Amino acid sequence: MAQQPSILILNGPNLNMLGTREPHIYGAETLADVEALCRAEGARLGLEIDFRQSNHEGELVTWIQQARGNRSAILLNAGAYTHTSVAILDALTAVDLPVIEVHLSNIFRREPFRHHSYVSMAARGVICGLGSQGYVLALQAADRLVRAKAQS
Ligand code: CA2
Repeated sequence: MAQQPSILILNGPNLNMLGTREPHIYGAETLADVEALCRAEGARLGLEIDFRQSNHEGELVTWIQQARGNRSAILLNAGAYTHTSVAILDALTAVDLPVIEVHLSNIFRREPFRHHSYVSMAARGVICGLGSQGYVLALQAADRLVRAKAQS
């Protein structure tokens, strides 16, 4: 059987704190709960899941670089780096993989500084405001993109 498509799911700074504070914004689930949801959906779709979190911009950049040739797509919740990081944008642009941007909260209902995303310039699609379900929807979108590319 052909190898399963492999999806890199990256989570940026402070997302390791999920479930401990601000449940009205980010929900009550922990990052481990989100990972379990992604693994269940990945198993259903036949996708390998590599789920990671880092508080360090450079580590996220390195992981994005390493995905080139090794992963089929990237799901990225870059946390606050979404709104600041040209380095992450450059890495995403260079990696030449489909990128789907995810946010738990609806960044457009929040402070103006969250309305701009550098990540969006490299993303095939953006899902925000749907909590952890956004990760599941993003995996479904990645699955379609990856399988469509495999057939072309
Ligand atoms: O809505 C999202 O997913 C965000 O990417 C989350 C980031 C925020 O800076 C973005 O604007 C939108 C922040 C993640 C911090 O998460 C925490 C959760 C609980 C307690 C503390 C932080």
